[in-house]
Amino acid sequence: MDNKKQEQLNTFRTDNLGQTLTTNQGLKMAEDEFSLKAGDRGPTLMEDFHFREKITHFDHERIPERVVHARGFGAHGELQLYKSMGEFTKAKFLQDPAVKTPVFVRFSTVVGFRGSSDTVRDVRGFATKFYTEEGVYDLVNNNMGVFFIQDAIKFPDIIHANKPEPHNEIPQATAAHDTFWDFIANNQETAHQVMWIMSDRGIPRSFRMMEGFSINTFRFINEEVKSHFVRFHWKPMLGVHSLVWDEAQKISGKDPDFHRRDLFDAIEQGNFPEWELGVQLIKEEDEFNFSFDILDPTKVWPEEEIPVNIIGKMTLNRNVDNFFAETEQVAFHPGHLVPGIDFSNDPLLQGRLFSYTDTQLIRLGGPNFHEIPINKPIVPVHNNQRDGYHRQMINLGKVSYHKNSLANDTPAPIPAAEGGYEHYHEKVEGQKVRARSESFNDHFSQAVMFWNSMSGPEREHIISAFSFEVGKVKDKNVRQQVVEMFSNVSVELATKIAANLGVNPPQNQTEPNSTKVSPALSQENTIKKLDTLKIAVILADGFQGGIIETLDFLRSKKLNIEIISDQLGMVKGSDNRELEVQHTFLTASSVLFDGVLAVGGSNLNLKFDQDATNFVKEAFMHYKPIGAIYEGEKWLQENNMTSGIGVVVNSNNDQFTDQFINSVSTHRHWDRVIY
Ligand code: HDD
Repeated sequence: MDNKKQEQLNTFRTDNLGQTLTTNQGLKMAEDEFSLKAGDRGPTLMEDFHFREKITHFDHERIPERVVHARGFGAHGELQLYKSMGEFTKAKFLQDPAVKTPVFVRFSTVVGFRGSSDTVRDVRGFATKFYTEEGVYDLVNNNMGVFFIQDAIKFPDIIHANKPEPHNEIPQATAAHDTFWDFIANNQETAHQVMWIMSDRGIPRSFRMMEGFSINTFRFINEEVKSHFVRFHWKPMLGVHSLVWDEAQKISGKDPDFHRRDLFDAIEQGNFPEWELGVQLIKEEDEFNFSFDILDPTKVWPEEEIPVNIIGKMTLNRNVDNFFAETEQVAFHPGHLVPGIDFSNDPLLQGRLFSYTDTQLIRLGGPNFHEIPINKPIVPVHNNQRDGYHRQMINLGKVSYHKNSLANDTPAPIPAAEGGYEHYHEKVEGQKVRARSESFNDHFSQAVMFWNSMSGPEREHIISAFSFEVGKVKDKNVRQQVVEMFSNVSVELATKIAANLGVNPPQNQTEPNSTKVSPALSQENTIKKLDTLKIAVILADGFQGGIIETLDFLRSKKLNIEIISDQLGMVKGSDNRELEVQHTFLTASSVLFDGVLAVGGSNLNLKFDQDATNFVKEAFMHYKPIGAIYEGEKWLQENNMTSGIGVVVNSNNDQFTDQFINSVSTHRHWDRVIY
């Protein structure tokens, strides 16, 4: 059964199938192939209203893309609570575990244009719209726990530095260029976020395998008007997983839609992505009891110190019907609140509260974007706001002001006790200053904690990421500045990247003496599941028929099995049973899979051997689980890969299938020696 939001959207959904073609005025047309001309070789006539309407509409199809987070992908779903949060907040949608709240989520990259690739190294947006009984609530999160800057006034600066350089609009969708790193080295509050983005978190395996952090501090307010500071978290049920950099770059060419395809396919297959909603809570009286300022968006609230209280689960269960109508026109705003949730004085959040409405005015063309179906609340809207471009609502009556007597002074506000939104009565005093609190001055302690918390392979990846990204910087002085800056995080890190960057080792040779760690920051111990991992099975004609049962068994473990061969069509087994080929070596690549099962067949030729060998070799380089059985073994033997960690070969091993599943359940074999 459809939820209230879907019921509402049903009234806007239109199906052209089987219908007669009309103009936008509803006029049925007899012809749509030829423009109206004076003679069949003559000029087109001005009176051809059908031509004019069709072309005009086409000419105006594009709207400005988002200034940041331009490339994104959305889906519908629902949130259901595990328990009531009534002790902390009076927000109605956080009270009753029996209630399912409709949601719409949009994931995004930040810096690339709308047509850029999904797998670039970047922050990912994770914005959720809750259609609650008290109006729309938006939780506009990212997949990293902190932000680059502490004050919203610097947002245009960081984004200008990150975007392609203005003189030549190069490079696309990457921070690997001079202006970004020049900004970083000269704005050291960025240190912590840079560590996150250089880590594996910058190249997620899937939107379904990312966390989501509010970063900003909000408030929960309960019925007794008691306030707690709160930060919101999404925790993916599939764990937090990443690509490796070489793979991410290759996917950008092979399948730039890798992440959106992954989300779309999972939902179409009924493998609905799920995240748990968590909150970290700090009592108002504990505001100053931490070694960091809890309002500082460049700091995490370490999860070991302030546990994430898991309160519910979100399931995405429906793809959009129309990308533009829904995903492109959805408008999020951290200022869309419901009673029981309020802002903190975090200076980044405060500035965001201006930007999001402002940007929709240019992007969506006027002040009525809340009437676009995807943005419409599921509760009635009544106020004295009127008119403007594209107004849909037909307001009755002559009164559009408050106070009035002609309409009994309605629409009327209602007191907080009856559900009216009232801001928290926080006491504020101070002098007007352009300044930043001294409590925001420590830019490195948590960047050090992040580095300390990484596993060996994660550190190696960070060093490689810095070496790549800063290696693209042409200005040697900027490269040197970056090395000096990150010696405050780790002299070892800075020294290693200095060597790769052709600059001097850092002047600072004193390692930070903090040994503080937060294990939650490392992906090393995340949940690892088999569900929906994609396994490429390389098959040729004459394959050993018994493999069909093995593949069925792998499918029963929720693995997605796809067959690769040299041609599309069917491959025939030794027992004459056939399997359909999904991809050829031309249309697929190992980088699009989580693991490989090399099987082969009796009918191999040199070209097949070469293609299969390259496929397996690349998977090996990317630390992926590999199984080899029957003729498939030779592709590994000839390249000395059979003894690699995470490689399972048959060699008459009756444990083969179990061992292969074990290898796949590890996801990546970081301790494999790559040669
Ligand atoms: Fe932002 C979009 C997340 C700081 C200004 N932001 C946007 C989106 C996400 C975030 C997920 C995409 C929404 C969508 O899918 O439509 N932004 C964040 C987070 C931040 C943050 C987690 C820090 C905690 N943002 C931030 C600042 C400013 C903005 C400091 C400006 C002062 N953000 C915008 C924007 C965007 C936006 C320009 C572009 C498109 C939009 O709003 O709707 O207003």
